[in-house]
Amino acid sequence: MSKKALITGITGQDGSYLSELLLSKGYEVHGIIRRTSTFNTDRIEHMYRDPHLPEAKLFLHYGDLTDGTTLRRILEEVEPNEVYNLGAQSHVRVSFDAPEYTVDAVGMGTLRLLEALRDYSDRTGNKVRYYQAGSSEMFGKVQAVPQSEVTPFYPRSPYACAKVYGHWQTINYRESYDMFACNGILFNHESPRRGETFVTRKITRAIARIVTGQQKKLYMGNLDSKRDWGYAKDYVEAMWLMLQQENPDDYVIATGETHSVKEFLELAFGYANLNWKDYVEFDERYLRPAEVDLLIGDPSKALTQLGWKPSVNFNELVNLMVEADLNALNIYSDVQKTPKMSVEQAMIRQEVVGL
Ligand code: NDP
Ligand code: GDR
Repeated sequence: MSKKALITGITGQDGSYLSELLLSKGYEVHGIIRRTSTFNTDRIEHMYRDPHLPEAKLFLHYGDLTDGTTLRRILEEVEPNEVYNLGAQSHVRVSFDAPEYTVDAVGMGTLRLLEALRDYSDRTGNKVRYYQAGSSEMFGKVQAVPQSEVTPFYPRSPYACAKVYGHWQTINYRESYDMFACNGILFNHESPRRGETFVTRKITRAIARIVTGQQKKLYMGNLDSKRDWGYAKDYVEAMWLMLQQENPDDYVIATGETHSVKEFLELAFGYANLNWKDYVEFDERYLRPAEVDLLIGDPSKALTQLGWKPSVNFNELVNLMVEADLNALNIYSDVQKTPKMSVEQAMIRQEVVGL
């Protein structure tokens, strides 16, 4: 019997890479999707097969982290061996605009899922392994560099406060109810599938649009903050590794290198033979009420205990993201600047969202 995994946030960047990884390992993968008025399944459609077919291994369920009843129902239905809690309103700037919702989905959502799991395990006797998507944003205002599992948290946004809450609840459930629950403290990780409003993808997408004459300027906020940027595909491997250990624990996942937003701009525009200073303009709308100035992680524990290591460095990451955005725009016709959807893709989409 293949193992079953349940993923919240399956339609996001990490959810899509994690699904690919788990499917390649023979898992049956179940994901929770939200009902939206527009399609939100672009990142996972290529893995989807008609659920009536025997080869179908990816199944989707409507639910929401703000709705505990659905979480309980889905757990009962799926009976997973592993649960990955990746769902979140994950944009730090937006969390200042929508703090209540962010904290409900990220903080209370984690609690709802842990409670549902506790009851499910109590009732069935099934032991379920749980992964909590923690964030380097929890370190916030610099207390030490590099940041490791023992560095104190100092969250600087509603999002980060909610993640700290989720982190400690995960530890509490592990210690109180003997649950196999792990916290990943993941530093920024990016890819061509990164949401378009996060800084790296905003930059690489703008470069492709500038090259093809669709955009003239790029408006940005604070260019001095420094981040430890890695490759998302590497990071989902670490999530899986955490749940394969003998004992549950918490791990920092990072590259150990830090670079400023300015450095990202310089390198990314450089790949396209452009000078970023000719295009980038400041807009205070992109500033945050409180900023996280410097993140650099110490992944030693993951390196030694999980045998994990990043395979893509900063230069390679910037390169592959710029390339991917340039390629994506090249496939569009000159006349129509929006992507064309094939009939097959449209049909898959219809099946994925169902109903
Ligand atoms: P994304 O923003 O790309 O994806 C977030 C996912 O969560 C989407 O599938 C989204 O669904 C879903 N979601 C949003 N709100 C809810 C809700 N109320 N109930 C259920 N699902 C919801 O994030 P990433 O893939 O980049 O990140 C995955 C997780 O890891 C997040 O928890 C994030 O906070 C955390 N993290 C990310 C890091 C990074 O650098 N990427 C670093 C550290 C932590 P929909 O598609 O419908 O919007
Ligand atoms: P972050 O990522 O806040 O670190 O959270 P983001 O890419 O949004 O910002 C990184 C840094 O870039 C600065 N910045 C801008 N950011 C955005 N989005 N847009 C801009 O125009 C801009 N100009 C400058 C920001 O101020 C910031 O300093 C990400 C998310 O994925 C979280 O969910 C995750 O937990 C953390 O990474 C680790």
